[in-house]
Amino acid sequence: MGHPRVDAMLREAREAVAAARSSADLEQVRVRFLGRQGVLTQLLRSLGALAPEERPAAGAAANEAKRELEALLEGRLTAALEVERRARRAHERFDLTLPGRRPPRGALHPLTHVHDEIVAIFAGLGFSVVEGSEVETDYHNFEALNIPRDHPARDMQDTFYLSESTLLRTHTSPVQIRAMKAQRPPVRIIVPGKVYRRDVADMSHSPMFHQVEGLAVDRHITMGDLKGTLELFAREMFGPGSRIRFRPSFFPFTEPSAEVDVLCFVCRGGGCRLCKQGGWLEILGSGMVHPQVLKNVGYDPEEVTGWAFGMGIERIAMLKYGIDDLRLFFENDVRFLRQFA
Ligand code: 2U9
Repeated sequence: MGHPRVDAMLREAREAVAAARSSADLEQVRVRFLGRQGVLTQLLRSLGALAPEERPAAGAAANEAKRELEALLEGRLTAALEVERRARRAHERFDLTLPGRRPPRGALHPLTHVHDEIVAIFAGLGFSVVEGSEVETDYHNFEALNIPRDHPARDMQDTFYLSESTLLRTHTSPVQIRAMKAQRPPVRIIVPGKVYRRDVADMSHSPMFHQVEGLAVDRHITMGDLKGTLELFAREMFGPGSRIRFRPSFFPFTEPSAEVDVLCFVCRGGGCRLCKQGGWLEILGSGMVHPQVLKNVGYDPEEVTGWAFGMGIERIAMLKYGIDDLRLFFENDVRFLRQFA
């Protein structure tokens, strides 16, 4: 047996532990008895006032009581924490009947949409997709395409030169030059990609934009093949009722050359805001490959002929979706982009 004061304290502590209903209650009991200002701590301090012969027994009793209380509290605390954890778990159980949260879904960029559509139409006709470098030589971008030295497009003002002889391609045509140098006819390729021109951005200009060019070279290729191919393209792109017309034009790399319009799909030719009352929308440029260009790649223009066309992807997308400002494609404002989801 211990010491009367220690025994009384221990009884009181046991009752307090028994009455505790939670880990928080147990912590309060611990502080009350074992804390720095606690009952037991004060009791140990008061031992100094006892007669010397009483001290050892009282001290031993107090230390024994402290160990007992600590063990008791720890056991009860472990049990209480487990009970509380289970209660929390039961409360937090997953509700499998809740509707799911939909993750936000991205959308293809409108230019990607139109690019994919154009490529799919020509792929369906047997054209292969070829891509090439955006950095080109002056020779492949201009010279081989029969663009004369004094042509305004070759001016520093209009082209991004990287050196005397290298530049950012101003059209994807150099890719066709390289493709023809690398293979014999027949050639049927479609060439999409970024092109660069030294323009200040406004509603209809951008220093970088996207083109798709097409090229067909073989024996007996005619302008009739070009017309039929582009008519089919227009019907797939703008609807089965679409009609096209050819207007004479000039490009150094094609002869004859033509610009191609599609009948306005909004007013069907009557005149409206989209076609600026003209009834027709310009969609691309085209022509029969110039004999000099065929010679430049080692083809014999007496043996093979070809046609080519070029169109701006932004222009087609603007017409198709009624977009009036080219800059919208490059600002990447999600309120604009989301409309193409
Ligand atoms: C080779 C031979 C001929 C490609 C062509 C056009 C006409 C044309 C413009 C459309 C709008 C450029 O993006 S745009 O500004 N292009 O009008 N492009 S014929 O002719 C070629 C290409 C390669 C070897």
